[in-house]
Amino acid sequence: MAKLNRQQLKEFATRGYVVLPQIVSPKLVACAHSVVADQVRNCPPKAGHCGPHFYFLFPEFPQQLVAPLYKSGLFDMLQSLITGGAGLSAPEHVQISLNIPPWDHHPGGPHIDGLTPTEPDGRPGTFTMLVGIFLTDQLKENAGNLWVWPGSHMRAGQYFAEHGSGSLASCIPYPPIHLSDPTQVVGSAGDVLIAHYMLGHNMGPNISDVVRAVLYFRLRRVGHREHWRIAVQDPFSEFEPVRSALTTS
Ligand SMILES: O=C(O)CCC(=O)C(=O)O
Ligand SMILES: [Fe+2]
Repeated sequence: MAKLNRQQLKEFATRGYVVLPQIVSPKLVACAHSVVADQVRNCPPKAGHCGPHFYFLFPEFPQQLVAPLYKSGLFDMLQSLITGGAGLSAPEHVQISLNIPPWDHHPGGPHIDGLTPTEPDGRPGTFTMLVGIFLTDQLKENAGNLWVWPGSHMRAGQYFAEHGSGSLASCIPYPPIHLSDPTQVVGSAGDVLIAHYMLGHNMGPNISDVVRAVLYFRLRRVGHREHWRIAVQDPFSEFEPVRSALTTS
């Protein structure tokens, strides 16, 4: 099974995200992208709409959209970040995330996913990791790239440890912590972003000529819904291999 190397684990630990180059083959990317095009044809955005446009598909999704997760070996690779035991659960949804140009909007700050709406029983919709599969190139900035605030996952975890996991509900869009400057995530079609659940992020401008397309999976470690309070107070409780990469030289 392919694994992240120590450098990648350390990067994930300290920055809260890592981009893995060329994990998904051009063929799998092309198949997924053609299903995205079908989706847009069948259910187009309003005429003239620019900026973010999402499709959340659940509980079932086309095979071509999950193939980039499984057939690429990515899902197995992701297990290598996760605390031993049952590993990651299968995805419950896939999000097609488009960013349609021209859209020159700079985010005012980050958000954390899953806080509104909550799950039906009132639990915040926390998860373990956000996995983004790039279907288009985002090699330059301002091409619809995701904005991230490196290291924010650690400071958010510290905030929740100090204020209790219940404080999540009053941290919309993000806990009031000191933030670093944001960074735009760059990468090519076939690259994969892995981001910690608590990493502050947001949608960035797209002044390129291309509709940016990413498939997002929000994955949970098996048992996450029972242990989410610990997970938000200790950012590596579900990522012991990541914690050890950080503490060993
Ligand atoms: O489109 C993106 O890259 C980010 C989307 C996002 O943050 C979200 O849907 O929660
Ligand atoms: Fe988000």
